[in-house]
Amino acid sequence: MVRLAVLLLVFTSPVLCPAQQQVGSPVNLLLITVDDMSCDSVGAFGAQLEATTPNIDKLADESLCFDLAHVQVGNCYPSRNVMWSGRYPHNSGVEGFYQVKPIEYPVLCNVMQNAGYWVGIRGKVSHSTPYQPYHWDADLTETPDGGKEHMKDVDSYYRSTKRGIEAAQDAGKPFCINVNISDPHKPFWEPNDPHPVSHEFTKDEVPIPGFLFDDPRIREELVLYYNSVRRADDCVGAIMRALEESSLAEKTFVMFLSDHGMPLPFAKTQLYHHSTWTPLIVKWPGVTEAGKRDAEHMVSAVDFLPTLCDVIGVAKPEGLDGRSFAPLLKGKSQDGRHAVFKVYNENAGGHRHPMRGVQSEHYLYLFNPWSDGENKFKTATQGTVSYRRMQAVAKDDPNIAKRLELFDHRVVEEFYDVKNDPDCLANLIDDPKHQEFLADHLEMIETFMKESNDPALEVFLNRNDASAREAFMNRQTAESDERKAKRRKAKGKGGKNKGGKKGKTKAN
Ligand SMILES: [Ca+2]
Repeated sequence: MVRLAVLLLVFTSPVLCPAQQQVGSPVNLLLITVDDMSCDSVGAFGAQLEATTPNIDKLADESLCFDLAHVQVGNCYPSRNVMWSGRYPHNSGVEGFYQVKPIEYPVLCNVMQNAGYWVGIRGKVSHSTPYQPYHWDADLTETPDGGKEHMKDVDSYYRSTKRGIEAAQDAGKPFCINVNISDPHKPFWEPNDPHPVSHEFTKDEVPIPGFLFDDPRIREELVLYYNSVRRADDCVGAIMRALEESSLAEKTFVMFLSDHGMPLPFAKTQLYHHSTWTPLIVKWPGVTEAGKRDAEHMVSAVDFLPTLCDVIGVAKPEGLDGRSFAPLLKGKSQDGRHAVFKVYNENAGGHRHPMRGVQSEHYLYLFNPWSDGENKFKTATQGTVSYRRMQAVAKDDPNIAKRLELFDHRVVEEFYDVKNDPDCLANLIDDPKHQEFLADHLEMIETFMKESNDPALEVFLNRNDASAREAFMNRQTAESDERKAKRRKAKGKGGKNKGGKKGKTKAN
């Protein structure tokens, strides 16, 4: 009832309430994401390769950087819906790549419009709200002549940002612009690419992530990834140029992050450290301190919406799972920021492999109820050169064979010392020396599941019972199959084009 009352207020209020500006706070919000970029690909977050991200590094120098920030989900659509709803997937309903309509909660677009903001988006439009088309004031991917900007065109990010800023000025409103850069999402940059990059790396110089292995073919794939990282950085430079030329930089709150880790095995569509660790950078002119780092507090994507409400000084929607970290932006301390919770349910194809995780500064616990020794993981990263090399090399190399077996089938529980083993190579779940720490993390994740009404709570409590896990998975798969059948039926009735070109969801 309370929720309904709030919704009525949010959705029906005819009078726009101007945001209550805090002292020193800016009017505008510029929220920039990159797609599928690992945190440690960014220079300011410890990249082992020089000059991957000069523009992001410049922004970091002017901003507050969070060293312990994570997203909740290792894939796009659900991850972005957590960011802009302030709710875990089991509470937003967006657990996979499907539309949820109607929704019973406001998201970023509603909150900002109701606060008197002009709200625009560029890129990832279909992945950033529960359904499409959503009532953004503008889709900045679209050009004035009715065309569409190319997602890999660096200069187009300048044009989109400029168009958004000018449209808000024409409307006489502050802006909230969400610019979503496509790189380094596949298709990667390639030699002679029509959308060039400002610097090309060579395969001899790229670092090999610890969760993969050094192999000539994997190096070839990694160099394409790193060139795409650099092109994403070029796009950040283009966006910031548009902001600076507008003369509104000093009145604009800028936030930067990646939606999850690199699109290679053991990163994207997983909940490992490198799957969710994100280069969160916040520049709040007059509030954040340039060049400062927060290496103490753990924040996560579910906290963004409440934080943005505090930044612009409006009341938060009821029932959010996240908690504002605005005090941290002001240089204050916050209790209860020693862990983040992670949730994965299914891939873009609707294949259901639920996982839950809790990560503290020191450890990561993962629960994989789908793992039964036979069920094989299905994900986009199995289409990569790196995965195929794992398969080929595993035939003669027992260590790679073990890694491949873990990737394909996992185990029900995993526990890693991420401080010393960020690549999550040594599962300590049965290690006697770590049982006390494990117990702490089990308690934390149980509390999280209870407090957030996670439907996986029951199977977690019965995690040692194979039949309980099987029953849970049967229910999960049946739900997913039902959704897929509905989608097929809708497409059969011409539902595919129901939302026009905006409504089309490309699976990634
Ligand atoms: Ca993504």
